[in-house]
Amino acid sequence: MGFFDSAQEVFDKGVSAAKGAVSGVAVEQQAFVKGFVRLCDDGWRQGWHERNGGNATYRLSPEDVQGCRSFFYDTPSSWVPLAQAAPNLAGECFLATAAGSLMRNVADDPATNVGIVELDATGSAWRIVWGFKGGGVPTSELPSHLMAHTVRKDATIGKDRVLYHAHPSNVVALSNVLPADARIVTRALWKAMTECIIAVPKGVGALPWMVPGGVEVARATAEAMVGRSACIWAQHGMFASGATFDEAFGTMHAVEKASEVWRKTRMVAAALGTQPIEIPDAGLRAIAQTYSLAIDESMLD
Ligand code: 2HA
Ligand code: ZN
Repeated sequence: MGFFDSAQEVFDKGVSAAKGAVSGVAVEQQAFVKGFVRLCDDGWRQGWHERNGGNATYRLSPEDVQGCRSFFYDTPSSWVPLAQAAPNLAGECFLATAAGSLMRNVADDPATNVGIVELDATGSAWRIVWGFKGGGVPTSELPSHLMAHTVRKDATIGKDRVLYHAHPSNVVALSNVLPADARIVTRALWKAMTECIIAVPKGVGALPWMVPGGVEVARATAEAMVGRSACIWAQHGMFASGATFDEAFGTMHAVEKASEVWRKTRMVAAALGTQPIEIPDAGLRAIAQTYSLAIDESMLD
């Protein structure tokens, strides 16, 4: 670490301590940051985040912002323009994992591995207002996250706040053998285990392989998530949206588990020379009726 890094760190710490003295709960201690850190750690423990794989963002509520604005940097970063503006997110703040950061390190040092960005008054640029210590920047998938936040905020009338991207093995494996077709993938998952249609009643989107981090995959993801809380990226992973960390994590977990059951079923059935037994369409309709699920009917025969 060079002189300027240490000097900056001492300065940051001094500012943070001084601010803490007047305004109470540090950013790391806020409930939404704790929930975010737990999401990252849970995903790491599940084995969904090899190396720097995966990322997450959370759209702060006005109360969240109020609780930590006094800890924001006195001098935020300069504004960085977005390739596609997000007018319905104008002025909002997002907690995000840092580009290149490892999910396994988030819990040890949140202020380095995550940070808060604020969008400008037109939703066309962002700047860092907290965290990303040591020169970090938000995740390379920020375009996908923000575009998905845009559509999920509208679709859920402001309820959805969490977007979670992970690389669960069974989801990736499923996408390596099934075509990138939302109906085919959704039917495979729904029919593999009862809980899946309850977790994702609108099914899952399915995109073909694309270069990650770009605007093209961001647009396609946002389009696929207008009416759904999950979208699989072939040969890559999945995006899950939720009102809470539990919801986003639970969606990822349920889809990954259904993918695992689908895969294991096929392997064993092939070894035995039998056909897999699946939940029939009438059974899926009955689950939807029993649990009052607003399912996507077009997924059924
Ligand atoms: O953050 O998962 O898609 C690394 C990635 C890119
Ligand atoms: Zn990824």
